[in-house]
Amino acid sequence: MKLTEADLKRFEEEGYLFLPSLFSLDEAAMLLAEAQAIYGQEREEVWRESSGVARTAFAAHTYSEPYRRLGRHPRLVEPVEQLLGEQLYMHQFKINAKAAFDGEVWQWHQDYGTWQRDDGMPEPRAMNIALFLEEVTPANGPLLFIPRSHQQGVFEAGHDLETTSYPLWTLDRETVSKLAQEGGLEAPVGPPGSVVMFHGNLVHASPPNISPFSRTIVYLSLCAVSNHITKHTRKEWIAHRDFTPIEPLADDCLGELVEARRARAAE
Ligand SMILES: O=C(O)CCC(=O)C(=O)O
Repeated sequence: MKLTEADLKRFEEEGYLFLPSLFSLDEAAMLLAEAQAIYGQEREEVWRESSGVARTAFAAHTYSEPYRRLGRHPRLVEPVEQLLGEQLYMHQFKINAKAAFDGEVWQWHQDYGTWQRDDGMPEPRAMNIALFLEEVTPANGPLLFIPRSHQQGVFEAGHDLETTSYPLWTLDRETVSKLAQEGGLEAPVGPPGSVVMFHGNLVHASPPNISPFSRTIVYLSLCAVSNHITKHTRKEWIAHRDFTPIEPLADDCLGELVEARRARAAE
């Protein structure tokens, strides 16, 4: 899949791109069912909110066939390859639940701020590309972006180890207020199957989800192979050390699984 000139220009200016309904509802539903099965497992890669519901499942591409395929999906890998201009490896892979009523906040941060400080990633030549597995609305804890904030490099940040179960390098209120006065705030919302990709330095957050609707999103953090991390302070399944270039699969690699599961159910 190729981004257009207009997409590239928009990404460069705004720091993100929203691609509605890039995957089918069937593909998203199959991945959602698999995520729910993973959240039900007792494994160290599944982190929980204080209430006990799942917050995030790391590294599912290493233990689940649908997610192994998603981690090599051309609709996700090729646009990032195009933007970064070389082959990629998987730096991190996570499925964030943002559960109904209990999904907690993600404080204001830049992804590259963590990748640089914790993982020794040399340059912001990595980014998240995210697939909505459920509808994201203004009410169920959407991602909040500050457009154009990626143009100002890495901001000072404090290491928040307390607010939630996920440690983050977070920005102070003064910095966020100034950036939001300049750039405004945007929340990409849309149906399951939509994709959003955002620059590693784009300032973003997401509010708690007190609605009765869950908001599952899967994130591939893809890094240019020549920009691989140099510090191994986090668990291998949080910040991967396998720098093998990803070879994309065929476009119907998930469609095949949807069909196979449908055929099995009809037997
Ligand atoms: O899923 C969310 O709400 C936020 C995730 C996020 O900000 C991140 O992974 O960097």
